[in-house]
Amino acid sequence: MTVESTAARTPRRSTTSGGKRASAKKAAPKKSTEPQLVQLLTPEGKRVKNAEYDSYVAGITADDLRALYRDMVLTRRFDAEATSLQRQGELGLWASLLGQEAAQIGSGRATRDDDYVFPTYREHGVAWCRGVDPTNLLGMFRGVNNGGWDPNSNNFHLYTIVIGSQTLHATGYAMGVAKDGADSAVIAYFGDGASSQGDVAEAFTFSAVYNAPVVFFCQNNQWAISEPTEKQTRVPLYQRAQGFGFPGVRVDGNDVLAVLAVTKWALERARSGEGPALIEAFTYRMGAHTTSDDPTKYRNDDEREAWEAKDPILRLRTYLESEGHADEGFFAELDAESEALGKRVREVVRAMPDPDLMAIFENAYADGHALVDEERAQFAAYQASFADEGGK
Ligand SMILES: Cc1ncc(C[n+]2csc(CCOP(=O)(O)OP(=O)(O)O)c2C)c(N)n1
Repeated sequence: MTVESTAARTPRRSTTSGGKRASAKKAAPKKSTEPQLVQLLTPEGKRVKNAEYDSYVAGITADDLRALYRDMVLTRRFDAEATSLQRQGELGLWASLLGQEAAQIGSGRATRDDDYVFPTYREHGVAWCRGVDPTNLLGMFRGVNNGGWDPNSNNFHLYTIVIGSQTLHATGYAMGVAKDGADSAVIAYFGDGASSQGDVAEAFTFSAVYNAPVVFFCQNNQWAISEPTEKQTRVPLYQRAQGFGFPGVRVDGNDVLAVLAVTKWALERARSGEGPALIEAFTYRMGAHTTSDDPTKYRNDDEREAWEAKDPILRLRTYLESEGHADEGFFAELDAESEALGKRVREVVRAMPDPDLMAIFENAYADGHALVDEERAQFAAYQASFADEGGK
């Protein structure tokens, strides 16, 4: 079993017929804290069977597999371009997803158009799956807008920097979906560090009690800036769900097929009224936390090298090649497409206009607010005061 039972475990006392404790030589009972991992593709690119989750990817075709590969490659290319643009001074900051492509593409492709997604600030791959143009993700990181896309156009909420808060937004939204009688689901992304936030515990409690159709998708990338996961939890994160009364699953976050299958399972049960689930995608942040961080200060190269061997893109490529699902022509075409994407991103970012300074007052309230009007007037007067000095 990979899904933790939600029923409370009755501690079984091991006794002999005479009421004495059984011999200490007997095998110790399996600890409930022992981590399990759902995997369908090994790091070597071999397909392994899984009785519980195979059915969720049973109909997958060679075309679908190539499409997943393409998604991951283009997302990585876009991410590399954004990192370079930050280094060239074109962006103020960038949070790279390097290494987390399978977790994001697998889960993003499991969502339906009518599902609603609440990301954190690193979900560039999920945004891609939702149809948000990658260049729209960059305005906020360049400092020229406060978001860059209309959340309701793709059911993809704006990036949220306040760690964990979006799990509550997602829960409230999911409670609304249930009240509307809709059969769609909600998915909230967050990190291992965010799991320590009170907001996340509150979201778990409310979603369980109200049986809200929400999937909590935790990308455990092992680090919360410089804090390792062992500083966040004494048990594997997915096991926390049990205490709140819903199932939790740990999936190999570098295995796009397994992530797709597990997320489909969780979204389907949410849509059919079975309530929340927690997915812990076990993965690794290959790059820095953001471009302002230097990971060499707090982690060693061995760890990174060990995770490099589990690269999500390489393992799917090996599988595609070994099954004869993709030829050299496919990879060459994709290389060209990647380069074209990088070029487009560069051009669009450099051409982004500086914002009208008054735009900061827009979108604070749907119908406006007297206080915001006052602040807008004050700021306009402040700006006008420079005009007296010849605009200097
Ligand atoms: C409420 C809050 N506290 C602190 C921060 C500063 N902060 C930004 S990112 C981060 C670490 C988040 O780590 P994790 O949740 O594991 O996500 P990751 O960045 O690894 O994807 C912190 C503490 C914040 N943005 N919001």
